[in-house]
Amino acid sequence: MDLNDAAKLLERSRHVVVFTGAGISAESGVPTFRDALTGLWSRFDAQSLATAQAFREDPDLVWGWYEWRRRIVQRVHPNQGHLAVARLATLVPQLTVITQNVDDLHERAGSASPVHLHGSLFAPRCATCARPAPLPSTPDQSGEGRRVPPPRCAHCDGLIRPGVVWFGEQLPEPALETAARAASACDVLLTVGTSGLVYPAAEIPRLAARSGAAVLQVNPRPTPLDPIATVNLPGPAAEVLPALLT
Ligand code: BV8
Ligand code: ZN
Repeated sequence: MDLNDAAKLLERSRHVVVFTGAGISAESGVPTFRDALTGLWSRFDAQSLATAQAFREDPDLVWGWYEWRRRIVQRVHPNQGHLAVARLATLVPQLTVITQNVDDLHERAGSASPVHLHGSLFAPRCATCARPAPLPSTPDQSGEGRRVPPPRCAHCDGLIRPGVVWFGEQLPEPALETAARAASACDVLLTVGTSGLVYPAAEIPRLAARSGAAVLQVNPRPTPLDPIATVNLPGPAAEVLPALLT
């Protein structure tokens, strides 16, 4: 199967799931996690930044790191890949966008309500009482590796934490349920820009494959999802996705 066959498959499908990871935002200028030279985990330690324990031990370091990442996302724009995903909604009867990304580039490209499996950089909440908190309105104090003290909760004075899912934390139940239901009901799942290494999210394309859906994969590099993919479409998302829709 090649790009043309994959395009035909998409055209004829009733329910498509698009499952995205950091790679779809790479060409917008948002660093991925696991790419060898440019990935965040090549320069930062996940255990000391992306866990609840890290936040308890050094809240200023963790809050500062997420502020730095939030400011990067605010400065960049959706790319042709995000735009193609938004356009796909107008071409097929049903589209569910499921993302592991904590940026808002799908929304800004016009995808109505992407399912955020790992939360969002734009939805901070209290670490104590869990109430949602406003984004800080202070001038940008962030910078790579710079500590920034988190704001305090207006209700209980607890520390405000980023609204993302850290390692060892459960994914939001409604999001995971919606994702699992869509994956088991779709006829095509398009996986884009994910290494497929982080669970339970990486179960989503596997679930679709087990339920009989065709799995189309867009990624410039091999991934553990290669064996379950009906077709691998190598290349950057901002090039391959628009080509798939023409
Ligand atoms: C849970 C949010 C249970 C925060 C993230 C073994 C050992 C230790 C732990 C585990 C284990 N097995 C399972 C676990 C649990 C763990 C896990 O999966 N660990 C893995 C890494 C081993 N999972 C969890 O902890 C999860 N929770 O299991 O809870 C539980 C049960 C009961 C009670 C309590 C708990 C929670 C995981 C959530 C972690 N949060 N992020 C933040 O952003 O800081 S994860 C992080 O990885 C990212 O945010 C992202 O969401 C996720 C996946 O990464 P990708 O998006 O795929 O990015 P990556 O860099 O890896 O890959 C990029 C890809 O793009 C590459 O393939 C590249 O080739 C490609 N690419 C590059 N450029 C382009 C491109 N593609 C297209 N176009 C391009 N231009
Ligand atoms: Zn509170």
